[in-house]
Amino acid sequence: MKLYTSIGPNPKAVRMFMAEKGIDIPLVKIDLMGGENRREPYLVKNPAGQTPALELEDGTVLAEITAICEYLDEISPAPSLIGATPEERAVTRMWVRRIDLNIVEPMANGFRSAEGLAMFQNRVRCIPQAADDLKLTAKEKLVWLDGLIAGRSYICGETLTLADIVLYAFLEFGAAVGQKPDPALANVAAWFERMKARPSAAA
Ligand SMILES: N[C@@H](CCC(=O)N[C@@H](CS)C(=O)NCC(=O)O)C(=O)O
Repeated sequence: MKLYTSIGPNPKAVRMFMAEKGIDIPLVKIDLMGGENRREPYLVKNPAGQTPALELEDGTVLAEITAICEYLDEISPAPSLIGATPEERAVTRMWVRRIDLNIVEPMANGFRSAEGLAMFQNRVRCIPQAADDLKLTAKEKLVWLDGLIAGRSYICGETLTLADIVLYAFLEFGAAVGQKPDPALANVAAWFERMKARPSAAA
């Protein structure tokens, strides 16, 4: 297996997930700034033109953080970062979906339509007139999340899961591109420091 990786929060999430699980496979760096991901031969591997992508021994290529991480979790179960029971897995998937739809997507689209416009306008549909509202959507949902994680060590409870890793990679990215979380969100701030202290955060 090998992982196609690059700068950016999506491949970072997969690298962090692998570090937590002790999975060590070859990394192939793709030049995102130079557009290597948007032309052949990479486009043949991942027609979505994005990183990360995981190439299996039989040539199958998996893209999308959740598909890649769920696959890695299944082939290398301990410690599971998805869940050991149907109930735990459902809770993790619920939170990953909420974080993806409510925080990751609006944050990333807000960036692509504003600070990232020069890089993305010829790659994907950007909506500059929606940038401020997209960023506000992510910000408001983080306030919502802050209330819900009160008293918990991690997003789903007391165990680290994929939901924490995805959110961490994106809050770290957001802070670097002008979407820093409000420091008044005490639960999110404490959770972020806990995540940052994990050795996998350097992945
Ligand atoms: N939904 C995808 C998103 C992948 C994505 O947006 N990757 C970014 C890197 S962080 C990318 O390839 N951007 C460059 C581009 O779209 O040209 C996932 O879960 O992996």
